[in-house]
Amino acid sequence: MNGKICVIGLGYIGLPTAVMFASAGFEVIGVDTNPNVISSINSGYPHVVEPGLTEALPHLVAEGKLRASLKPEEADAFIIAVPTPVTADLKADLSYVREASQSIVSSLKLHSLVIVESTVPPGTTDDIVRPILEQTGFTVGRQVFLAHCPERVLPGKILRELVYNNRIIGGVDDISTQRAASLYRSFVQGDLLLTQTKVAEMAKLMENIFRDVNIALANELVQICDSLAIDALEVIKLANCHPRVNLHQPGPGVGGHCLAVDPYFVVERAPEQAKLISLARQTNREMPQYIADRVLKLTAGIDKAKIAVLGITYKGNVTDMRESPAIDVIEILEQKGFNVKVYDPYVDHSAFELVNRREALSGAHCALVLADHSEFKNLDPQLLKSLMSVPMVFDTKNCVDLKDPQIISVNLGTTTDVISRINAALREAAAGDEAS
Ligand code: SAJ
Repeated sequence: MNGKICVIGLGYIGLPTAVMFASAGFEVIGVDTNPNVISSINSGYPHVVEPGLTEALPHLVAEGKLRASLKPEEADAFIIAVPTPVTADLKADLSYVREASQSIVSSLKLHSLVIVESTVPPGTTDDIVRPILEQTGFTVGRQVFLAHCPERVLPGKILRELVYNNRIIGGVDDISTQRAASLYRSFVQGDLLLTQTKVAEMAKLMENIFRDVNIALANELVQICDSLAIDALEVIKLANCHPRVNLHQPGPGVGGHCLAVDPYFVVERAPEQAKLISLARQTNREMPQYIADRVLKLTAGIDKAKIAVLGITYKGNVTDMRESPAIDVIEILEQKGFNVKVYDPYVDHSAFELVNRREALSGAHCALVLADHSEFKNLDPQLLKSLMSVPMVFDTKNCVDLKDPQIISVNLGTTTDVISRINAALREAAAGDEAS
């Protein structure tokens, strides 16, 4: 393919996207405000950990198909792939989208195409990006073109999903939609779903909201079942045997930069109507407190109980800690006076001191699993029994496969009456130890 593409923002989405366009034959300039990112990419080293990138990038850089720069250059197409975090008052922070749009204004030429990939509140592409582009004197839809094409890829599978996932393409007019579609056709093998900009913006948000609301339903089910002394995990397993039911999995909350953030973009635009969406956010945000309360009940009466937290990333087998509910759980436990030791095989540094597995488990009264890393599936029962003060595992992700009857296994299906019995037995054993 001929032509030059400028990708603004070289993060988890921008860099893989730049790689895909360069592999498809375009000349690609990647732009980022971080000079370390620029030098790393120009040396052929991706700063983003994602399968396939390390193999692809050096060749594309060496062949001159992809280079990184601090400044945008004149191009046929511009892809905006910058973050859209939430502000402290839970509104979309569009400052990066604004700055990125502004930064390309002087590089637009007649018939340039601008694509917003960043996740944005409905109306942003038309109401915020369009007027910035029109400062050039070009009219959008006539001299330059504009579309929203949300990314939908899953970390860990990004390069593959960029090619095979279906892609929503919402231009501000038909020509913009068609131009954006023919650009993505250069590497996308999934279907290209053509629509209007606002529909595309809303569809992207609803994909993640669907998941957030369904996870909240599972988390609410856990609390309902607890009050009724019913095993929630058993309920989910059985209900999911119905051909049209897919209850999601409960957990310590919802993390990551998508599900925990995107719902606010809709709440912000339609606060009166988005009741369920708001409530789901609240339910998921309260889960860390619920988990901490369970730990309190399990260990009540044990002085300065030591908790070994296993996993602090926002989900299993990733290094990303953004919005991880584990952070809140640990903070609450520390405030309550617990001695918390944190182990995560995927994380090198964090705000919490990290220790190795042995150190975390030594003397612990409870191993609290907060991320479903594969390595936790087969926790060694002998190791738990030999190192821990009480061989107890509270598995909030239902991922540990423990069959040893000497290990106390607790999960989100374990109801308060059972937890009280476990705690009573622990106190009795501790009193016996003291007496002897
Ligand atoms: N989680 C649960 N229970 C579940 C499923 C997930 O508690 O049943 C939790 C996870 O532990 C995690 C959070 O939800 O904390 C989010 O994890 P996820 O795997 O559902 O989603 P992300 O944020 O990694 O990626 C999502 C994906 N969206 C959908 O599946 C609808 C991905 O396709 C999007 O590209 C991405 O958001 C994005 O960028 O928007």
